[in-house]
Amino acid sequence: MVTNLPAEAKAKWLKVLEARTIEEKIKALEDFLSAVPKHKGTENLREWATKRLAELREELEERKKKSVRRGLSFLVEKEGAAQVVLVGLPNSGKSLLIQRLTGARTRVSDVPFSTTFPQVGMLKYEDIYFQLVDTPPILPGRGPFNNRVMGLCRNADLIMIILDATRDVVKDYLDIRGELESAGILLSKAKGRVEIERYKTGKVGIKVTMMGELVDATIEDVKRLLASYNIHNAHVRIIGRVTLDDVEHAIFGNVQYKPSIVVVNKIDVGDVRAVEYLRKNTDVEGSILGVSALTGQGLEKLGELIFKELEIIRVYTKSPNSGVSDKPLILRKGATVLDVAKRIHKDFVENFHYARVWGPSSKYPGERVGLDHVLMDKDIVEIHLKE
Ligand SMILES: Nc1nc2c(ncn2[C@@H]2O[C@H](COP(=O)(O)OP(=O)(O)OP(=O)(O)O)[C@@H](O)[C@H]2O)c(=O)[nH]1
Ligand SMILES: [Mg+2]
Repeated sequence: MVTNLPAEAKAKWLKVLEARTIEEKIKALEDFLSAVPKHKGTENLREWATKRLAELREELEERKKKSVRRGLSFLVEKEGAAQVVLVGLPNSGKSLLIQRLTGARTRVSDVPFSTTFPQVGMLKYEDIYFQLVDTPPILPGRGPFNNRVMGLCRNADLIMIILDATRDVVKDYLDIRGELESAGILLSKAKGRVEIERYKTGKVGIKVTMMGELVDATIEDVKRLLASYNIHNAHVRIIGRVTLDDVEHAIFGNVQYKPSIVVVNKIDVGDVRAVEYLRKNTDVEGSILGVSALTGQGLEKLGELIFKELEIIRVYTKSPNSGVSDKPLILRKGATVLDVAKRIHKDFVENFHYARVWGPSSKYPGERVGLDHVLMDKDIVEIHLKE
């Protein structure tokens, strides 16, 4: 059901998007909520906005406390090739895992809730680093940190669910997944989905790319709906079977997919069949890895798994007269030479002449290609500009 929001509420949503500080965000979200009429069609939206508001208020509270003066905060700035947030129940071993994987001095203890603030460590994988974020534990449905941990997950590039092999891993997994879902974070890609990329400057108009079908609407309906939210510059991708309702969800961004990995920890003391048991009794789509943070078993596989689930590639640039950069660009799988050019400088798109590619995507070393050439992990790209 499309929410049928009054114009006033739609305008207020725009203010939410524009808000910069936490205080502004809270104020804007409160204003928005008060303008949303209460009926069945807006139920999910209201629940989501209320949760989001609780999250922001807790964050603000936290900042006001003296702990923040010591430099502790729930905000974690991204570093490295991707941010991976660990989420799990108390005592599952999140802090010990991060300590073992990155050397970060996290607090490890038998006492549940020993972690009360996020802490980071950098995990090296070949020539890149992933930022791992240790978090306070969640208790499905009732934990004091749930909202803020969900806030961290929402911002993450990948979520790592940590289970304890000495417990019922199926129940714990489903509980954690349920908590994420109720915060609008989905662990599997919906069959149909909508992606809206808003342009701040430059391009004008709404471009709709169909990689699927609109079940109950036309492209014109989509444009009208966006216009009613004052969105006039955007690229909309329709993937799979999609309803107008899905388009509206995408406008709010209240449901989003996150790649994930499930780590079953404590296999040194837990049931050896825990991984198999989880695989059989759930529909986990991604990787499940059994490890022991204590003995180190299985930990060596994590970097590669993270890389794989993120669906990213590394591309090295080279200029015509010099060597290859040693720091790769991190791009989405399926990225093209155009994406590389954009990353370097907008002049590189405007003045692009051709590129040469060495590596897995090239037919022969130094193959001459255009902007639409699809790149692969470990390619080297050299861009030539018009004279
Ligand atoms: N045997 C065994 N014990 C582990 C393993 N990983 C963690 N532990 C122990 O489990 C307890 C909890 O570990 P932590 O890393 O503090 O757990 P946590 O998930 O960070 O706990 P909270 O901060 O409360 O969420 C500690 O006593 C650890 O030594 C493991 O792989 N095997
Ligand atoms: Mg901890």
